Amino acid sequence: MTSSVTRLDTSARTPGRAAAALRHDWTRGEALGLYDLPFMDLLFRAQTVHRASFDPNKVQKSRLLSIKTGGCAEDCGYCNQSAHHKTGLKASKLMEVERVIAEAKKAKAQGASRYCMGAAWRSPKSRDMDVVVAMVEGVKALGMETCMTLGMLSDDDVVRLRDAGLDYYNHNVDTSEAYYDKIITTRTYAERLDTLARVRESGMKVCSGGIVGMGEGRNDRADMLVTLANLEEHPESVPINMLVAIPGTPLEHAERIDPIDFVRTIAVARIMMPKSFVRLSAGRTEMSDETQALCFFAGANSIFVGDMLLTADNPGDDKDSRLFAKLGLSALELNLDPSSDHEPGPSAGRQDVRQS
Ligand code: SAM
Ligand code: DTB
Ligand code: SF4
Repeated sequence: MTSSVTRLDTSARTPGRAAAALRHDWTRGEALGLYDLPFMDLLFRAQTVHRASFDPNKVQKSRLLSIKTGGCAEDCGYCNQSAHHKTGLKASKLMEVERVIAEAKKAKAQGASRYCMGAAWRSPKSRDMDVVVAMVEGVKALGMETCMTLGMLSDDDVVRLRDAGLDYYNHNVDTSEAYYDKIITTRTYAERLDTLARVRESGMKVCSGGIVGMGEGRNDRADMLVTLANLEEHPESVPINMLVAIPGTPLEHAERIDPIDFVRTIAVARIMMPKSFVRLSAGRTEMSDETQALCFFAGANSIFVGDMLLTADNPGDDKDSRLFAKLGLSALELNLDPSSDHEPGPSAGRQDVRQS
């Protein structure tokens, strides 16, 4: 049985292969051209790009915790936590710092290298910031990477989070600019991009991706990836979520995406953002082992572990251990020393973090 946590072994990368150049000038036509490749050609190409920068048998594990659940002022059509939808979710207040740290400790013991804390806010209030800053400091002191997703951030917020030592900020573009207002009306795409620019400018790492299976078309999927890949720097982490259709949300009856199209989305993301971690995010409970294996082959190299995402189910450690053993995958362990200020994160799994 494969051990669930092993150190990164760079010798398993394809020897002598030059890393793919990073591009920021992708067009919709090029993205669609990749999508439409014969499946075998697309997967071969994605796996080749993947091996140039990553060990193909290592997957980074993050653990999510909802630190403030439900009652959100935004109307995101997919979300269990929006106050605009009647989903039956029980809302709760911002968690206490000690509880968050205790949960992070458990996640670390179970092999997670990054702890992601999510709050159902349009944006944090200044009194909330004191508490989330303490959470970041406490989780970092455990020797884990930290990520937060709190909605839109001001200039002051990004400085406070960065100074607390937050490694990643998650803020998804979610879909294409053209499809965006079919899904969310309470904030604009431009506001989303503004927060991403603030996070990047502050020096924190960017985690940004989106959701497929919301009834969007091929052009929307292509455009979403073009938006992400044409940011000044590629997000270090790119979560690709398959819609979890929540009863009571406007997307409850959205037509399910064909798993092969989902795998194609992962492969195109991998090719367009060759050095980013591409995360196979929400929706894994609905996926077969075979679909997940194809996603890993297509270049996904990060997952959320544990039996819960924020409010929705996730496969859980037993199921994931069995899947990892079957596929010979193991967890990417990060060499994080809380007392040092070395560059954490993707450098452990890639050759060069900075981009031109
Ligand atoms: N309120 C913050 C925000 O929206 O930025 C943070 C939390 S929000 C739940 C984080 C992301 O999770 C969303 O942007 C979306 O991409 C993803 N997500 C939320 N609900 C989902 C669902 N039902 N299915 C798939 N992805 C979902
Ligand atoms: C992301 O892209 N997916 C995660 C994380 N970033 C915050 C959240 C998925 C949420 C799935 C639905 C739920 O748990 O409510
Ligand atoms: Fe609120 Fe985030 Fe859910 Fe949108 S995705 S309703 S902003 S918690």
